[in-house]
Amino acid sequence: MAAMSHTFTHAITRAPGISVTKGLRAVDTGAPDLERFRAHHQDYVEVLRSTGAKVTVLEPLEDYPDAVFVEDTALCLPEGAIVMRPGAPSRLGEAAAMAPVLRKFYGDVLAIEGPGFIEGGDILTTEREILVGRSARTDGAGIEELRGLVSRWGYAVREVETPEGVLHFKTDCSLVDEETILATERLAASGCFEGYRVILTGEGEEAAANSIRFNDLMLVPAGFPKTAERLSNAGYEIREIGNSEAARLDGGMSCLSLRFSPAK
Ligand code: CIR
Repeated sequence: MAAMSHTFTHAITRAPGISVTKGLRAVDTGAPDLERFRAHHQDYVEVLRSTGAKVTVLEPLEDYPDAVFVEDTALCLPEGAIVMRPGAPSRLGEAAAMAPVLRKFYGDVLAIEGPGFIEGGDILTTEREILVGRSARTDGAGIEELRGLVSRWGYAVREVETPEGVLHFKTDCSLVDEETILATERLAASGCFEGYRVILTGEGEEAAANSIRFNDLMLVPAGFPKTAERLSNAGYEIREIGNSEAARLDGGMSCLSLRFSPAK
């Protein structure tokens, strides 16, 4: 294991395409507005860049409406990258499309071959371990295959449960620093963060749990003042980013990037 799990030299994002309006969603609250989505995405990329990281913005993949949510396609560790096998059939091809991009940054690009499934949104990498939430998209076989792959680099994988009805494990939590996790009360109540300091999202602000720590900044979706205040009071520097359109497709701050520091 190498490097701090919240400091990054690189990020990969993908601009939303026209087809993003057809992205998967648990509840239909209307298609996202493409122009607003693009504007939010640009703000997001600028904030990542403001920390000094090198941010790649890939071209839209119109055949894959959810391709803007690049996080689900790979797990990027300092030692190498692992291409995921998304549990959503419409998203399988997105992972394959990410493999050649990752090879530009890494000597070692491995892949989950199946039969299991696993999506990056279910994986929280901390300083001590890799937590993977079993979910509608990630099954036990996918987690076992990941465990086998990352053991060569000395990582321990711990399987945990994603709350019922929640898309991904990280829909409900994010890493804040080496010992701190931001989480919803419903997820923290499961006890899976024992040994970590937990900051809970504000009442009625569960959607703020999908934030990201990126170098010196905490990127938090706009519109969750209680959670932003809690983080700010705890000493973290907040940047609020509009997320109304990604949220229509169950997406948040983590889903929009792969964040990594390849060990050269
Ligand atoms: C999906 O259902 O796959 C997309 N509409 C949202 C993916 C969000 N990704 C993430 O939480 N990592």
